[in-house]
Amino acid sequence: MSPAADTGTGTRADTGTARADAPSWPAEFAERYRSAGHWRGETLGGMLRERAAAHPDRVAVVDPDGDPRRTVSYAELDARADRLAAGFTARGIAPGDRVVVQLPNTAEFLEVVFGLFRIGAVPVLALPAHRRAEIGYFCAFTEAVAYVCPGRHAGFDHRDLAAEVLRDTPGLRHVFVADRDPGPFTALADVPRTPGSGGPPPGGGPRPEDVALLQLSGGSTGVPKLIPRTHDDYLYSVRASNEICGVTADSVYLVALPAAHNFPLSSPGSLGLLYAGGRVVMCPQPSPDTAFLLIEREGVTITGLVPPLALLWTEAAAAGTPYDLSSLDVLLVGGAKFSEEAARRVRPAIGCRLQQVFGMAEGLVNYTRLDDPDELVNGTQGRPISADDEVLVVDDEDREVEPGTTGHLLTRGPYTIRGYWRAPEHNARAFTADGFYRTGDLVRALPSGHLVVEGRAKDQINRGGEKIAPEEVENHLLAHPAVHDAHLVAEPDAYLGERSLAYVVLRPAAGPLRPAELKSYLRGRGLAGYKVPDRIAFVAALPTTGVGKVSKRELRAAAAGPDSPAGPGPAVRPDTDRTEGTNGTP
Ligand code: AMP
Ligand code: DBH
Repeated sequence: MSPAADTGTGTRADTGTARADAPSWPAEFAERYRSAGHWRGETLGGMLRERAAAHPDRVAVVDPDGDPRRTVSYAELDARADRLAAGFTARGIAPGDRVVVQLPNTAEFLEVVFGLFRIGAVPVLALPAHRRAEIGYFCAFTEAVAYVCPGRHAGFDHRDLAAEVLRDTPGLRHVFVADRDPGPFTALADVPRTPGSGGPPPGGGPRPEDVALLQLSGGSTGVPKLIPRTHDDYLYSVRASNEICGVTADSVYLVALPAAHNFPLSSPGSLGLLYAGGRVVMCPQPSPDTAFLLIEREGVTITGLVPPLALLWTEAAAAGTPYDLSSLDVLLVGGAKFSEEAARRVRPAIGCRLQQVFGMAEGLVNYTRLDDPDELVNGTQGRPISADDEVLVVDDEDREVEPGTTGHLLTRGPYTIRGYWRAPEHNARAFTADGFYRTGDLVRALPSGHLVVEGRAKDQINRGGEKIAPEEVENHLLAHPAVHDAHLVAEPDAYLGERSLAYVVLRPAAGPLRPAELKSYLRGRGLAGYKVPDRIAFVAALPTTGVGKVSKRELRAAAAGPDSPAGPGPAVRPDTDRTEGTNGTP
């Protein structure tokens, strides 16, 4: 726990600690990004304050899930953030303190994060699908002082999860529940006891160079990595995204993906819309039925989807829909590779323009431009936001490849982190000595600067935009007493692009075990549903490399199909199975 949190004085004492936790840009780069006008010395909380002063009565957020539909004006959102900030401060939440926020697509999500931004407390942006394993880890690792959650959401009771996490995490002091029945905890509605002043935030508020929020990385290691984004750098990516995506005060953005994810939050997402003075519509779930109704009713002009959802919407629209989608101007698709064939079908079916987006919570975001010719829009994943985004395509020895050749993508720039939060050892591998982030993506650059994503070098599965780190899941599998060895790889899936396949070797003495039992074991360990393997294959042995290590390469090739050059792969026992997918969000 931070000294500031102990006393609740709201001083800046914690800022220095936060800096040591979050590697920052060298002074000459910071200077360059400031003088180029990228970093403008704004904060997210200050931005909302200015918008509320400029157009208090405009609608900022629509929350259609309630009855009646709820609208929140800019003045209301600002006042609500203020009052939450005052209430959180009264409960001892101080600048620099971490607060794990796990809320569905509701206006409360924005109210809470802006309440925290205003104090300079740091939201840790968990996804609704996360369960005890992830939430417990975020709370412990970030030494969070509070957890904000819904009551029941998507059939799951977060109050029970909170009770378990609270028991196991001594530093966690508060649980705030966005429900009239908070159980043994505090209802979020009871937090703003004190009216906000509308004046400067307690402790003067954060500085533009401070960490505003911690995003999550899909990662490729045993535990998720946290991504420290500053006010300055995040606001730059948002402002520049607005320009590229044509967002203005007249735009209406539908938050169809989980609101906390970097894509619907900042590319240009809800923050982009608030920056522009436009309107954010929270979509409770992304099915065509719900989303199409909201597009018609709210006059949605722009939204963002992962490829599986874009396919679903395209099919639904092509089949004929009773809803009028003519307000929709731009559909952003990203999070995983969108095939050229699928890309071509978007406009004829839905009637909107397509923008591909290849982004990462670590920073770099590429967009196809609205005036790009069709072959670039359909066949590439776009080009970087900024002239100051440095992009290198290199071979295994970090030497630049011939232009147009596929290689590893490295990047640094005005909104790409210089290191993960509290992860010095991992940072030494994930960044080059001169500060380039090793994205783990294999790309080919066109002369125009557009990138085509050709594959991936990192050990990660991209399940329709939901990133899975195999090592994390393997560790949970290995905890089962009957499991001797386990390896998770991707296998192709027509809808998701990739799904997960676990090769499992059981201990010789172990009794029979069914895949379904192993899956429920993983769920019982509190693992998010999208990380539970889609398929489990029990095998007698795993292929090894020359030095006797398990060959992931061969397993991946085997999962890719029987025709793969590596041959048929390990002999699979017949008791394998498949399950239903999860919801295909990033
Ligand atoms: P994360 O680092 O967890 O935010 O995930 C970002 C990663 O998602 C990227 O490094 C890519 O591997 C993948 N990704 C995002 N957008 C696209 C896209 N349009 N095409 C292919 N891969 C993508
Ligand atoms: O996958 C991602 O993380 C992503 C995709 C599109 C992202 O972070 C973004 C846009 O900002």
